[in-house]
Amino acid sequence: MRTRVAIVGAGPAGLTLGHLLTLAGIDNVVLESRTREHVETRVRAGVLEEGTTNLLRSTGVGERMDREGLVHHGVELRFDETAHRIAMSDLTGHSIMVYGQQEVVKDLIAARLQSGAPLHFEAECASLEDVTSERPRVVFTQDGRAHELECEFVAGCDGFHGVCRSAIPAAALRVYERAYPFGWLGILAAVAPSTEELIYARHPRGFALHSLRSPEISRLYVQCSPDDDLAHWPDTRIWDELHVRLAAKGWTLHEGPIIEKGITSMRSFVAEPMRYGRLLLAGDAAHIVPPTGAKGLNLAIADVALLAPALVDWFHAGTSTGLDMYSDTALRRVWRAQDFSNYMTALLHRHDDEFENMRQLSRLQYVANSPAAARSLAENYVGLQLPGF
Ligand code: RFL
Ligand code: PHB
Repeated sequence: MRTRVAIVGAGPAGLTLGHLLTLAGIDNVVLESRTREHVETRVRAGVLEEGTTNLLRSTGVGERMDREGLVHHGVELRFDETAHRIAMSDLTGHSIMVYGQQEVVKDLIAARLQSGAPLHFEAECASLEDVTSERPRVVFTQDGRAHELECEFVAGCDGFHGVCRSAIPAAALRVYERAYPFGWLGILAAVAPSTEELIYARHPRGFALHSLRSPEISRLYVQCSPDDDLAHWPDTRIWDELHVRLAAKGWTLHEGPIIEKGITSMRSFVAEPMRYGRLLLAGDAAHIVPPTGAKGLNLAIADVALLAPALVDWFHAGTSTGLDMYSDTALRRVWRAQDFSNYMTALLHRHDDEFENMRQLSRLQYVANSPAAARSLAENYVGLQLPGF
């Protein structure tokens, strides 16, 4: 098997890169270790920045998103049982779209299948060979047999636990990392959201988030410990905690059947550089942010929005400037998102340290009362649209 760009991973990064390259007429193959059903039903992110929605829309995969996605002009910070609205659109001129990551993935897979471009499920990459040569190879297994895909570039879009990053020798890779002493227990509930806008709640018992997926489906999270076990969280305990942590005067949380639940630990991680020879990393394969800033999916799309034109310039114009600048350019946005995600995480989660909890309350009061502080939060939340980012 041969192609020009071998893309490992059919998450948002890999599928969007494949979509952009196919539109530009550049042969590419996507290899995905899981089944189509698995990647289409994996519940993850829900908040899309305008940069993300514009890219999907302008490349022909935004039709269902524009029909079913919900445009939000503000978010709520809730503490001391009081609501404080951050009026994002008024403060920044930009909004966000609530549309599930798995819906984005479904739309991209549908477009890919329609284009006829190759996408192999249950094809697991085992290793990369010769990534510093002009003909790297991806070794993968499918149907119990080993295969090789020869290419000119490998795009490592295989997420945090993928294998591509490990093809970079330790001496050539710098890793920055922070683990947080928090986890998130997330649920999907078959009940109309009790709120029109997302609620980020700070409470002495821990953080809670009320998000949504549609007029019929709510998405909620509670802070738990990073090594917590779902067995400790029967549905009644989840709802009890949500009621307490999200409580506000004159507001009611509606319960419904829980149709999905899971626990995620939280970490910040950056691997630098994002390019090694003919290997290009994108998305979670190169960086992870804690979900409090809603940035992971948007960063994955921002990476490939840089990478695709860089590869097009290479193949069509023979210039390497875009590829040479890819890592540095992408990492500027990544570090901005790292700082913001860390800030939001510290701002809202219950700390073991009472000094931190009091400092946090003061920061929240400041954001709630200072238009300058609120605008700074809003500007980062909607996604920086500043020169250099
Ligand atoms: P993905 O989505 O992990 O996709 C990687 C794909 O690679 C496949 N794979 C392999 N394929 C072949 N061979 C191998 N050896 C392979 N190893 C792995 C995997 O099966 C998978 O299909 O990475 P990508 O594309 O970089 O996308 C990143 C996003 O998924 C992630 O950043 C977001 O989900 C993070 N995130 C959020 N981001 C936002 O922008 N807004 C949000 O509101 C938001 N909320 C969240 C989140 C992540 C969460 N969790 C579960 C970590 C909320 C949560 C709870
Ligand atoms: C979600 O809807 O899943 C969601 C929303 C906001 C976040 C994280 C996750 O910060």
